[in-house]
Amino acid sequence: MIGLIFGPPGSGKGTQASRVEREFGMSHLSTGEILRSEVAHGSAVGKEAARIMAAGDLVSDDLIDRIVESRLSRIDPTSNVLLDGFPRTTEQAKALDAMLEPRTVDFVVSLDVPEALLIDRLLHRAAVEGRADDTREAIMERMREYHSRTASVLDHYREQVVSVLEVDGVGDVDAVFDRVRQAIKKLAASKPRARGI
Ligand code: B4P
Repeated sequence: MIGLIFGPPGSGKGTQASRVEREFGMSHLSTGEILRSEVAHGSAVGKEAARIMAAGDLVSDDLIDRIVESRLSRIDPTSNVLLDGFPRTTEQAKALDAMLEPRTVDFVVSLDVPEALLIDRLLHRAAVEGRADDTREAIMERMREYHSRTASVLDHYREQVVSVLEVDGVGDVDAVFDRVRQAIKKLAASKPRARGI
């Protein structure tokens, strides 16, 4: 099974993905985490990504595609994979289709949270963790990028008749996870190929 966790910045993709990983035994790949680790290690990729991320912009498709392709190649091709924060553009979605062949994406969990709450969450995280891309300016830029380049990724999957599981992302982390778990279980029960998860 290949699943994606999708949503605007601060919708809880990373938070929910860690729980889905544990509950359903999936290998979790977060492009945001990979990039932050590259920045922390001062690698060539990290140096290229740091300024772009701090401004709230998206890192280039080419760089992200290379990172994901290399990570996917290290994962057992029969294992269940959960991608978090990727794809973030239609070009990335098309690149992913090519990387996965002959496999395909089985489901997308799409977290829905109103923008005012997203901004509150990210400003709260800024106060607690001081992440470089959680300044008010960078947050507003990330929201703009989401609307102009990322939201349409869902259309790519709907056109391919991939199951898009819309989940209300408002509420405490456990309540949201409960909804995510129910949505995945319901899908698994209806799809013979997904019964293994
Ligand atoms: P990500 O790491 O994907 O970060 P995100 O969108 O801000 O966070 P997420 O939705 O995972 O929220 P989280 O669970 O942390 O990306 C960071 C940057 O990397 C991007 O802006 C971009 O520059 C770059 N990047 C990554 N992937 C890329 C790609 N494919 N292409 C190009 N560039 C890419 O939750 C947010 C906060 O809310 C946390 O503090 C959390 O504790 C809190 N929270 C979560 N759920 C909550 C709940 N239910 N109630 C209250 N608070 C909650």
